[in-house]
Amino acid sequence: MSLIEEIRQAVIEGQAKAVVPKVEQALAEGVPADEILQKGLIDAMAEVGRLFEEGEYFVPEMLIAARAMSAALELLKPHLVEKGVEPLGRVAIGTVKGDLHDIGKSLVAMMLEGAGFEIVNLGVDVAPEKFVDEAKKGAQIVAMSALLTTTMPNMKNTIQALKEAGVRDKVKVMIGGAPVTQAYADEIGADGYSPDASSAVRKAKELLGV
Ligand code: B1M
Repeated sequence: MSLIEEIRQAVIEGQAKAVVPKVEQALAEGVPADEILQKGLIDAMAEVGRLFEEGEYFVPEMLIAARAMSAALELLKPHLVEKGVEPLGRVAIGTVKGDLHDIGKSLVAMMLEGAGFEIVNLGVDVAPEKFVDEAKKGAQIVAMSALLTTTMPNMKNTIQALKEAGVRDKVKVMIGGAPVTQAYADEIGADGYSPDASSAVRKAKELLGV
């Protein structure tokens, strides 16, 4: 089994203690961080999702796999980011109300930070009013993540709350997350959608013209 495959397997099995030294070893051997991320970690979470759908995994297994992935992500962070000098703009990012999925949002936040954006990470289960507060405090982008079809409507609700607070035209709104699509972004009047963390960086730069 290759080292990447061992990392993937350890994440699927939720073995955070085994994942960390394996990721350290891969980095020391010169395996590119984005390869570890894609083939080791993100592929592993897709498999965890498949096992959950098939009834082989339950919520606790998903949770321990997520912990293993988060531990590995912390190690990769310094290798994934290119340091900017001046902040390119301020982004308030969070997973929408009712939704506790943290990893994809954190990855997007990490890549945006690395590209030179100032990040206000609001965490998970973020109510529309919190995004509105950050828009009022000067965030240039409100970035929302949703992993559940049942929580996606809170993206629309947040845009509505921004309108009602009179700050919709002061911010750009970008959205993403596994069930989210460009068509949904168009439908709810978001300014941008991106399918993954690296395209999120390109989209944020495009939205601010930086
Ligand atoms: Co949940 N879960 N989960 N879960 N979970 C999914 C999402 C699911 C698809 C699993 C499945 O059935 N195959 C399913 C959703 C079905 C649906 O709505 N269509 C599901 C379910 C049903 C649930 C519960 C309802 C289960 C239950 O209780 N019965 C429950 C809901 C809890 C809640 O939120 N209220 C639940 C709970 C959990 C855990 C807490 C156990 C755990 C999360 C732990 C944590 O985050 N700390 C968890 C996990 C781990 C998953 C899976 C397995 C993995 C998610 C993940 O981290 N992926 C997931 C299955 C899957 O996705 N295949 C699943 C890796 C991550 C890097 O990818 O988040 O997609 P992702 O982010 C990507 C892109 O989407 C994009 O960039 C990222 C990097 O490329 N992106 C953006 C994300 N946000 C973006 C924002 C942007 C731009 C791009 O701009 C702002």
